[in-house]
Amino acid sequence: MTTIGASRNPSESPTDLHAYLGNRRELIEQTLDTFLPSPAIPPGKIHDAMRYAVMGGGKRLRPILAIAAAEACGADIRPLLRSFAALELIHTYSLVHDDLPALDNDELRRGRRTTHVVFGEAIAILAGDALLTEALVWLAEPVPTVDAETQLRAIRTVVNAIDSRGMIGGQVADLESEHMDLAAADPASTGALLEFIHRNKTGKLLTASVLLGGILAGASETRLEILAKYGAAVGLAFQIVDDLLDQEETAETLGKTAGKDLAQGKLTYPRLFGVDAARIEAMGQLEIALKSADMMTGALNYLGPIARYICERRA
Ligand code: GRG
Repeated sequence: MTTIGASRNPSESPTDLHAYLGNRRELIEQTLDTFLPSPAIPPGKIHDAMRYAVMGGGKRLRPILAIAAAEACGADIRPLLRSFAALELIHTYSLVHDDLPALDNDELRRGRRTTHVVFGEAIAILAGDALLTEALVWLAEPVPTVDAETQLRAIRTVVNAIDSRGMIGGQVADLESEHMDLAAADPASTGALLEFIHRNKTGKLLTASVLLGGILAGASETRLEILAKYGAAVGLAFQIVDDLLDQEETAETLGKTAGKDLAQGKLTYPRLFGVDAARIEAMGQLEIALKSADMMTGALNYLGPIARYICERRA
């Protein structure tokens, strides 16, 4: 059983951050393994598929952001881990559905065959549905350190981020913008559409992750506003960096198909503004995130180093 390591504030050392990320990732892995339904429960196939999708790697960034936010607010994270792990179920459901033939039609995810390739399309659709539903079960489970009203606010924050005005809406706008004729489009409205896609498809769940940590930690409204600003900046930077990595890295490094955005005619920051301008925009968002992180005064605050990691990662 992993114990909570790194109980002091971070130095600028990358080793320090990697130890922190490794420890928090391990806590999330253990929580997922403990609470995901066992394949021994019938029908075993769906539970197998859910576990295959979730337990096959991944950075676990969303629950780690929730943990870091809660710690930056001074909370004991142990009673909150199941709620935070629910974010990984939601994220994985979106990946399973995103990889389906009707959407991105991808066969590689986290360095392995995608869920529909292994289990068939019908089970993959149902596994995605079941992961989303399981996430709601975990979020609704009473937490001894949190009152019911606060928990309700936390649940509302997460589900609002992933509805048709959030993650799903961003995905729909993304689909509709494929193969757009940029030469014929007004650059200002195309830029606004791109920001809409990124902030909704990816940014809102990342922001909700940080807010979930803050809300369940009992943070003040002022702190929640700081966390929301941090989350929005990190969310946008994350997707811009993802666009750049899709162009610059190999499938081997990414664990997923590379160069897909271009092949699918996706609207991305490097495509619309060029690689250099995309990198400058990501760095601008990083600055906003770092300033917000510095305003958090908890005894343990890794929000700044995590934001930097998100912008400097290679996968
Ligand atoms: C079809 C009902 C239905 C829903 C679709 C697909 C979808 C809903 C939403 C798409 C959300 C999506 C896939 C956004 C992309 C975000 C992104 C860059 C994911 C990769 O995240 P990482 O790098 O992945 O954190 P790991 O593997 O590390 O977890």
